[in-house]
Amino acid sequence: MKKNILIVPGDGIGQEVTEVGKNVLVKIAEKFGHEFIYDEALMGHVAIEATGNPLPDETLSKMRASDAILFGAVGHPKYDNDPTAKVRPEQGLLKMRKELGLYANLRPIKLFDELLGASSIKPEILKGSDILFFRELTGDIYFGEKGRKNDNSTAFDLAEYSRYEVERIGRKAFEAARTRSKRLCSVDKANVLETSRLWREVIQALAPEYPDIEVEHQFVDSAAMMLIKDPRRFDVVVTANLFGDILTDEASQIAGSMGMLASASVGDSTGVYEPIHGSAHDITGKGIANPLASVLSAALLLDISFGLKEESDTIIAAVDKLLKDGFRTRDIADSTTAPEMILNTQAAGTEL
Ligand code: GGG
Repeated sequence: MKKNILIVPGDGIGQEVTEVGKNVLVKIAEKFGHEFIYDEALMGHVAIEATGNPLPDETLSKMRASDAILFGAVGHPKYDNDPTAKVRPEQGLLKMRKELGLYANLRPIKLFDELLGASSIKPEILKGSDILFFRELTGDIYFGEKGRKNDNSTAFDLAEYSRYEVERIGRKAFEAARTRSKRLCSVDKANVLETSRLWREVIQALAPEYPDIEVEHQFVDSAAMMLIKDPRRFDVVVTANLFGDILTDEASQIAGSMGMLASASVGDSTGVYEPIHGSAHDITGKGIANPLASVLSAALLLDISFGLKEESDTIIAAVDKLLKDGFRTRDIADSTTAPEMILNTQAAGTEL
């Protein structure tokens, strides 16, 4: 198979982990006889520094021309300390999602058995957890009107959802539930928010089309609690942009670390595959970032964008073996990990 893959490392540890993810794709192409052609582009803080724009037109054109995108992370602490900054790395991320129509963000919460001890949640509560989140990605409070008023003494962000937006992510989640345990949990805040009441109405209206799927609705506060208390009660979860952003960071603790969670953003055109973690400047350049989320993102890319299930499973099996052999990066090491088994970012890649 011949495919064009765009590598967009972005900022901070995005650079280090995406290099490992790409190297794994190179190895897979060699092993299975594929021709993957790579190009690279700037996004985020590095793009602002080079061009003044977090998502330069050149990057967007390359994205549109590619068959899939392996992305790292965006962000920089200098913007966190400057709330008035007009240009920010995250604007590139949001624009990319809107421009490419990436409305569905799939976040599998995959717990490798070997990492049962790495989580702060008790193993007997965690064992067997396997959740697939569908986070809506192009609507909600992220994209509504925002601004300041009353002489800058008040700020506002408008949350908006259309029926169409809820229905298309809802359908994706129902379809996925069909291929899994046939249970779908829709998470909202319908006791308080109008957008959530519309969300619930639309999901309920879809349910008769999927009579084989058992649907439940949960308020986001309750879902946040139940995720930690009883993660096995969830299988496929569909939720709005902001709730999904927060709940999946929480759910990363089920998998042991944010460094283990991959994601796929899909919709109208080229799919984007990236770790759920951000740029983590506090550990950038130290060689200690966990690259497995990028590696597992490469596995999702092969499966979802190219239909290469065997190749994708080969990567997942290699990660499983690495963990079974006892190798750990620091974020997933526990008191039983021998110091000589703690890998740095690059070494973790070469062990795969
Ligand atoms: N790889 C994920 C990433 O770069 N996250 C940084 C970020 O700003 N995330 C906000 C979001 O995903 O909406």
